[in-house]
Amino acid sequence: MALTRGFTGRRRGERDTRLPPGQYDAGTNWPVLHAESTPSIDTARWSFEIDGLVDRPARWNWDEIHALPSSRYEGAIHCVTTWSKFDMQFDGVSVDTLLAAAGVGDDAAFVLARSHTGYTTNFRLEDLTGGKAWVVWDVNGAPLTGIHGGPARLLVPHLYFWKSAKWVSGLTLLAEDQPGFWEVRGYHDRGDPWREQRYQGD
Ligand SMILES: Nc1nc2c(c(=O)[nH]1)N[C@H]1C(S)=C(S)[C@@H](COP(=O)(O)O)O[C@H]1N2
Ligand SMILES: [Mo]
Repeated sequence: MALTRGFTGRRRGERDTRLPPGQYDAGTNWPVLHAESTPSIDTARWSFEIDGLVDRPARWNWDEIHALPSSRYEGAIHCVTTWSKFDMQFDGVSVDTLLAAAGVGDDAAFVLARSHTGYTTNFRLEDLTGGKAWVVWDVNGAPLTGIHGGPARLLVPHLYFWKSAKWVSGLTLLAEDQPGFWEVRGYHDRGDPWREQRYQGD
């Protein structure tokens, strides 16, 4: 019999191949982690902007960003504290769409994302392009709650989840890398879970 292994093709006790090294499956639990206190952000006053090394700084209010073509991510998220979650579904807009509106400047190579709370996190530009990053407002079919970053958060699921800034307010395109909140506190500048880039020097 070839088809007795079950849906994921895994034998009992075998490690799920979707789990990066050092991670475990949190199952139905979705932990809440953030350094600041949860802000209350009214969508009537919400905005998101892209500035820095762009052709034309761009800014969207809540209605304007929802008028853009929508984009969905379905898959896993991985927190550096070792929990992962599978089969998540997030809806929002692709960062590609937002960057296209602003026009990426020739010298842009890095990005600093920021939140309405002052939280920041850094990226290589190529980690936010090519369908790998989103600004999202729905999760699993319902609006993102405040504790999970609502009304909108950044989603960069191929990197550790600290890169997915909750309450995101904008992106600044830069020529040089500028470490963010956790990165200046010892976390890795890139944070690829498959390479276990947890801390500076990993
Ligand atoms: N603004 C903000 N965003 C943040 C953080 C934070 O401290 N502040 N923590 C990050 C970390 S470490 C993780 S694991 C995820 C947690 O998101 P969740 O609470 O929705 O699981 O948010 C990320 N985004
Ligand atoms: Mo995290």
